[in-house]
Amino acid sequence: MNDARPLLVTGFEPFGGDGANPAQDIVRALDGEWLGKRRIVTATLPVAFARVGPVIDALLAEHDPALVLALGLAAGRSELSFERGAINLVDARIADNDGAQPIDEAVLAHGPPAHFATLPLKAIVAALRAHGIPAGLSLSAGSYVCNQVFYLFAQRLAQRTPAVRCGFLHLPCLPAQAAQHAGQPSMALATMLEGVRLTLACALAVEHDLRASGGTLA
Ligand code: PCA
Repeated sequence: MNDARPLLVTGFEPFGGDGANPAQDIVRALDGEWLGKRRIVTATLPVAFARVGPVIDALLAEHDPALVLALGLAAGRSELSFERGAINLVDARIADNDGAQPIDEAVLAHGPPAHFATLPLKAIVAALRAHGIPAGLSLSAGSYVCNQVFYLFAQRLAQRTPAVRCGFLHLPCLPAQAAQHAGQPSMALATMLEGVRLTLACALAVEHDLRASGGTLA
């Protein structure tokens, strides 16, 4: 691999009436950092079904990244939550930031039913836990814009540069967001940021994922 190729980390703008999105705060903090010989490039994606696809294509064309990690907020999650796959389904529970609410549509007509993460998720979760950062695997990225973004990144990379690994990380609420909704779990921004840095380092260092059970019973 060419060391000059950067690591692409994406976040999202706030949505659903919220004033903040930890995914946006994290990419702002990470932008331009170096991880060894690789620079981190970032983008904040629109929470808009119709606009996000072209943005993804433009980012991949501009940066030709060595690795892609997409971040999003999932209120209710209590740990750094690594999505195992994305499905070819859009079913929006709330309108996106353009006011669109597509129901039961494909992300990509004639695309495969699903894509799986290609980052070494189990090794990453183990590394995070060993550093005292709560982390786990998730079997569903939902059916909203995050799932669409994960699906499109995976699809584009599989077609163009299959050796480039990608994954999606759902974040808990920030403490200030949780303070507005009694009982909601949260995580400090500094902890999430440390977790994302560690995730990138582990993803670069680990070639073969751990062979450890990470499944669930229904
Ligand atoms: N979370 C939403 C979209 C943007 C974000 O941060 C989701 O989980 O689909």
